[in-house]
Amino acid sequence: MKLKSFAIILNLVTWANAHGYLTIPSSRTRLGFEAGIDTCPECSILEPVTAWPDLEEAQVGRSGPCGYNSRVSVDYNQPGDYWGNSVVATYTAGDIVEVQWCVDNNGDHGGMFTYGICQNQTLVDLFLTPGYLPTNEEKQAAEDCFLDGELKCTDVDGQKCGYNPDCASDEACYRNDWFTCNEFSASSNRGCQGVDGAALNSCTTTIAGGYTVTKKIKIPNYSSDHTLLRFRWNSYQTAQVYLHCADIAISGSGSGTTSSSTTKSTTSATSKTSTTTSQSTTTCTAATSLAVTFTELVTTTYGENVYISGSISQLGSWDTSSAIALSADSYTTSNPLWKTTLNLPVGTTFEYKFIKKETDGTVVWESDPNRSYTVPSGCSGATATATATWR
Ligand SMILES: [Cu+2]
Repeated sequence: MKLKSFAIILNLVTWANAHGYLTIPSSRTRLGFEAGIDTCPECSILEPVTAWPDLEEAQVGRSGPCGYNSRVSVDYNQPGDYWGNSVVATYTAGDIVEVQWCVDNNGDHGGMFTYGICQNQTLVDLFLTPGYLPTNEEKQAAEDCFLDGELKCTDVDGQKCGYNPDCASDEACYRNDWFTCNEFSASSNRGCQGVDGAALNSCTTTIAGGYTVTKKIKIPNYSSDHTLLRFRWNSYQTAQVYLHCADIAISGSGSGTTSSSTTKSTTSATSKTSTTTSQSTTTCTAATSLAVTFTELVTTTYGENVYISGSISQLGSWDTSSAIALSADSYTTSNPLWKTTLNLPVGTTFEYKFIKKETDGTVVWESDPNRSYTVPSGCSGATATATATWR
């Protein structure tokens, strides 16, 4: 049991408080981070719990299936201003879609992870109700349902589904329906960052830089206008589990045949724009235009101002002298938020970037690629928000 003694020795040292979170589709945690509510998206932790070798032993407690970040006292099991009120992606039953999480360079504890969809809508609805915080019993019932609705690695034809090298064949972790990270102490391609082998900062964490971890899941034959995709990572190295949810929709039951990735989330490994919409009424008159709030987290110095420039006339058609100024009314040192709200026609698709204008008029552009956005449809009075962080 060489590996186990190795783990015990490592547990004597102090761990940096940095780990991982679901990024594609945009998890509630990611949205909270991009809105400036959550200063450490990789810091939602369920601990101390038995995370290994029995992957399903830990009770989720207050963390629930969607996670609780004690660092900022945010409970992602209930909708907030910036997450949970609308979906970030719409899938079709039977789709094969790419999903991604981000592991911090200081917190790659190895282990195994899984995705799940709970097909008990009544139960899931408890997590979609504004102002309602599910009880710990409801949180556990939902997590049990997510485990029942596991989206197995082996459900995706052609996907490589291995056993964890840190798990002995007689242990409960010896299963390949969950996804696995690589060997925790491997000299190359180690741990979860070794799964993709992507470059440092291929995704965003706040402590030591992130690495993407990408897999494919098969959307079950189930339909819902609004449900949750739950991500769960059980650490091999530490007594920790990480839980996150993304708000998604699943349209109609499909043919059951596989198709290419059809995520409608505007997120990607390199783009940090995400979209949420909220609707204020239940009787619906279709809106022809929506109030879209653009927020950008960007630290500026005195005299610097932030603008949005884009491909449509409302954003100055890429002419920076006609770009739209953002307001710093909500700006604080800890939450450097710039924002503006524009009325835009439903269905309009455009590209844009944020720019900084210096006091001498110099324009500083964000790095490529351009951000893109489509104004969602909604009921009259609905609003939408596109959150972003300067890059
Ligand atoms: Cu950690």
